[in-house]
Amino acid sequence: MLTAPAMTFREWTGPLTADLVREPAKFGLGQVPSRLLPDATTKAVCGFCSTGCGLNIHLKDGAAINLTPDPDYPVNLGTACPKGWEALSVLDAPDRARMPLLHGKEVDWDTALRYFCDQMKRILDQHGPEAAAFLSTGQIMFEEMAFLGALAKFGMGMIHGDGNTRQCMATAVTAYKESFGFDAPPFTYADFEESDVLVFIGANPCIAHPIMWQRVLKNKRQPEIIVVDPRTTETAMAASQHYAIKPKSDLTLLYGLAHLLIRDGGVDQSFVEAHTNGFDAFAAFVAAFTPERVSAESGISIERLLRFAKIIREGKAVSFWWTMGVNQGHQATRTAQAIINLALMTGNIGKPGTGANSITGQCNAMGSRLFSNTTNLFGGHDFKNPKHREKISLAMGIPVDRIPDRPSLAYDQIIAAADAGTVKAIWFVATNPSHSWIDQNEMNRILDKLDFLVVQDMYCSTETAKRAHLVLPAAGWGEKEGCFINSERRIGYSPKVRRAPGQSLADFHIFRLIAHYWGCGEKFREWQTPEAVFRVLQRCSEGQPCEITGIEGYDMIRQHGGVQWPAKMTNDEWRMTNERRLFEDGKFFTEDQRAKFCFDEPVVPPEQRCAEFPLILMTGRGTSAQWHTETRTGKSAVLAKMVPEELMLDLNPEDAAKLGVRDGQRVRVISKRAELTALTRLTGCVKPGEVYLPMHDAQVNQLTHASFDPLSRQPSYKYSTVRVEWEKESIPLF
Ligand SMILES: Nc1nc2c(c(=O)[nH]1)N[C@H]1C(S)=C(S)[C@@H](COP(=O)(O)OP(=O)(O)OC[C@H]3O[C@@H](n4cnc5c(=O)[nH]c(N)nc54)[C@H](O)[C@@H]3O)O[C@H]1N2
Ligand SMILES: Nc1nc2c(c(=O)[nH]1)N[C@H]1C(S)=C(S)[C@@H](COP(=O)(O)OP(=O)(O)OC[C@H]3O[C@@H](n4cnc5c(=O)[nH]c(N)nc54)[C@H](O)[C@@H]3O)O[C@H]1N2
Ligand code: SF4
Ligand SMILES: [Mo]
Repeated sequence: MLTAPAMTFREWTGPLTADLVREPAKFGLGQVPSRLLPDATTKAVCGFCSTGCGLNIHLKDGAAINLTPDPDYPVNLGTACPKGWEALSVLDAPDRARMPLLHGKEVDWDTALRYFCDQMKRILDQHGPEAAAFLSTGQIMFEEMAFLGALAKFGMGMIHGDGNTRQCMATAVTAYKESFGFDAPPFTYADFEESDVLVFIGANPCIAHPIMWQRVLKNKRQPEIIVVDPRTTETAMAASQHYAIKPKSDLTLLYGLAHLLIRDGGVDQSFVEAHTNGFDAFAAFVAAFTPERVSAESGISIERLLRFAKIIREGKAVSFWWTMGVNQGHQATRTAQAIINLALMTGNIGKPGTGANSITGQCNAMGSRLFSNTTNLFGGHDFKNPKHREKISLAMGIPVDRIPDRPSLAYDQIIAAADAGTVKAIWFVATNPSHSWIDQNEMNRILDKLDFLVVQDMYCSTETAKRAHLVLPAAGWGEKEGCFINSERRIGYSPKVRRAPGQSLADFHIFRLIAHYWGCGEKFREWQTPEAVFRVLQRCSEGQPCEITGIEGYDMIRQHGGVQWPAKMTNDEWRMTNERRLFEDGKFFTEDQRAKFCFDEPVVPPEQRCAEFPLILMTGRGTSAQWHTETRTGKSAVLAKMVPEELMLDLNPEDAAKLGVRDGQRVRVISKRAELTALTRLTGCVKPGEVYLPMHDAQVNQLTHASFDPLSRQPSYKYSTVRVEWEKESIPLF
């Protein structure tokens, strides 16, 4: 028997022989890199949320045994939330995918890869390049995501592939692109500490970004903190002002604030004249948004509207922050742009403590936005532009005729195409849409129609993996290396610190093997290691706002405490500081370097309350211990203690009284699409007529109404209508 050399797949740069695939252990696959000392501490960036906290990983005998927050990392300054603390323990679970599964049966990699390639080739050959698609994530390393985008499109010849960032970030992307000329969130986390007024719109950082919230708490200016959220969230409770607007009335409210700022002399005329376009038309448009109208439509009193506008007007450094309460809506892009408009008209951009700031969600959401090759060509380029195709072809060494001349369909359009039968195969990588996609029963009906459904995941038990024809077992965070780009555009590095279970492989290596089996390995000759791919992506970024050519490799990222983009080779200023914001020179990324005011008339959400469904259902995060579809966090005994045992429906006591329902009682929650049962939690945190369910329960998206922002095609998860019925047999539990 051969013994394993002390080598990892990372260090394996030889040809991918069939032997390597059949007996990966022979090649030391899955071992911890030999360059880590056996008993030492190494640094990693957390693989859950987009905050991107630095963690110290403690090793014994070459394997990770524990972790602590990194006191020196510029993001979290020695703190971490419960998910970060538990990041290692969730990796040990009996339902980890250890071997490829073909129709539910374990097979070796060779069989799985041959099957994958045969099926995909058959479908693409018979039905053309639009017949197969991939859907992926903001949760794998950005080198991996880039590999997937390149392999699927340039190697395998697909046209369509999108990220689950569509569920999450598409609105911010579309809004920034149109307003600023590039997908460019301008802020740095120091802005949390340097603001006099922080306005959070549709964001609940106490739960969703607790370490960002810690940065807010470090603000020594006694800032005014304003929260705009229909619910009295944990963040709203901690704020100095809470505007509990009617769901989805944000657009009207924001136009109303612009109206008052113009009326009362709150406009920074010199900034507007020097750096923006379209202000006069915008001012004429918001003239109709009188305090009376806005008050009636948003449910906020005129007096409080005036107060809100006054705080913005008088604030020295005002920052605006938004998350899913904005991005997930039927007019989401215009709402995000209405926030951008407020920052522009008051000159609150490009200075410390300011900005129109979209907080991202997943650890690599920003990386997936710019380097996934889905809706934009690598590095924020345009598939439709022949010069851009030529540039990327040169940067990557890929023949230009392999680069599609159009961007991908959006996620929902790929699913619609699957329903219509034009898309016949979908390859899901690191996402669990059978749980997380909107109007879930419809999604699952369509998934079951596919000729070929592939799921590449850490766990074989996910709702989507259970429906798959083929499951490819993936290593998770800590079991592979690569980088993430966090909310403040910081590229952070995460090493491999433990062995992946069974024969599961890093996504990176799964892509390498597929390239080899497909017969296009030659095209990816240079793509031997994540760091090599990092260099390819650096070349793609040249001349773009997200340029990263100045980063000298992983060592520099680690030593620096992460590096924010842009980091140009030709400019040394960024080396001096670890906190940088964009637009300090007032120059935007549009052709004439001016930002643009974008706006539209508000319209009502597509699904309206009626006698049969009289309540508005909002959904979102539940606790800081739960992550999305709970495949990872659900495995931790520590986190489980922080989470209610059953699904809880937040219901206002007034509605409960009308229904004759008590606290802790089992009820049926019914929408036009489905019904589920939950226990009531009577709380004034939701207004009468509104209810809330956390998205972490597998049934919740059975209820949601599939509507989309027409510009970003992001699902509107936060507005559906339901009714609540009393379960007669139920006995109140407490
Ligand atoms: N613990 C934990 N943290 C996470 C995640 C997780 O699953 N668990 N996921 C990560 C990801 S990917 C993301 S995208 C972020 C999401 O982070 P957030 O967007 O902060 O979280 P959500 O709870 O989805 O939504 C925020 C708020 O929007 C409000 N809202 C609903 N409708 C409206 C409306 O019409 N107007 C306004 N103004 N607000 C509205 C909801 O009441 C909710 O409080 O969290 C990240 N962090
Ligand atoms: N009702 C409602 N629904 C929502 C939302 C909402 O607010 N309300 N929010 C939406 C938002 S913002 C988001 S971001 C989505 C999230 O939706 P999903 O992306 O579907 O949720 P996750 O549970 O994070 O799924 C990630 C999957 O990848 C796997 N995984 C983790 N790491 C790796 C890895 O390294 N490699 C591989 N191959 N697999 C890995 C995990 O096991 C898991 O199955 O949900 C959306 N759905
Ligand atoms: S805040 Fe986000 S990045 Fe930081 S430890 Fe928690 S999950 Fe990880
Ligand atoms: Mo998200």
